[in-house]
Amino acid sequence: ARIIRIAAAQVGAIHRKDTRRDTLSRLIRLLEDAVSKGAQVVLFPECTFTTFFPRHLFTDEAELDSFFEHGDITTADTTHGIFDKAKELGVDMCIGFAEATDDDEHYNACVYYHAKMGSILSKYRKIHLPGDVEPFPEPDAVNQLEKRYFKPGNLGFKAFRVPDLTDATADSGEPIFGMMICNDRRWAESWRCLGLQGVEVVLTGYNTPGWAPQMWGSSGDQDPKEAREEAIFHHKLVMKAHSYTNACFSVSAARCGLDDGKYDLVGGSTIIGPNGKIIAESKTEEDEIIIADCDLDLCSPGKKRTFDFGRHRRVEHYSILTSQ
Ligand code: CDT
Repeated sequence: ARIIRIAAAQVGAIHRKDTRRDTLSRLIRLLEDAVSKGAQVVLFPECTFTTFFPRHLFTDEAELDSFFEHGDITTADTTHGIFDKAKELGVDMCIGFAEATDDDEHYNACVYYHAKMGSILSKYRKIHLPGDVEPFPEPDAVNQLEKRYFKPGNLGFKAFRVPDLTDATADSGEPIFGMMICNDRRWAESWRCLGLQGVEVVLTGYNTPGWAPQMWGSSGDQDPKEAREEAIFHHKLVMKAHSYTNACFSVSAARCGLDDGKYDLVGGSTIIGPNGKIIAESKTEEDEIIIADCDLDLCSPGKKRTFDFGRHRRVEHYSILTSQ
């Protein structure tokens, strides 16, 4: 058995005016809580360090810039505390953030931080950016201006091996992880890119609105409660279906709750096995740790039989996937 104890750190409401110091302290408390439960890897949500700012149209450049991380995320003033803590506790961590590069490019990114190495093992930049460049005309619309604030990621979907989590055997070797961010999870292509690299654990942080009729393209007469239930249903549907069809575990961590008392983000953080069944899920829409022992050997039956890609895929019929 190759068992890893993995946690998702669900993070409740973060308001626009919350200080970065207070938010960072909350995140560190969650990390400590996960480690006290035996976590070896902890997943944090998308854009973890601040409120989910792409819902706002900013006219003040300095305010917009204040939501981005600059320079080395592991040593920057506003973020190094959690990386120091992960190193001290010996726990690996995947955490999402808004990245401003030295060339002033902006990405919705996450990193896998390896505690023993004390450095970033892998980085991912969100490829499927949802939403719009311009806000909706309705004054009360919930916007998602990710296409305005971020460039589509340029690092591809790269699976990577993680040392020191399990006893590597000659057969299966070190565990294979992959990362995606929020909207990526709705796209079969993201998963299959990782699946084809033999991924065993997919990590996904997210911010998903519970009520955003313009964004979901609904007719406008949808009942808000039903719309919210459907948002959670679709989240779990894609996590379960794609874990199954790629014979991998998946872990998802929500940024959720009512930001500023009015912007609703759903919870529903999950850990799902390669059979598509939920092993652990959050019960609240607040700061909460969910955790499970994931035996990666359970990926083998799916990878060797039903979803043995080498034997069963028919690539000669798939060219449409990349030609349009
Ligand atoms: N953060 C993020 O990617 N949210 C999207 C909203 C979709 S709007 C149609 C999501 O897929 O949950």
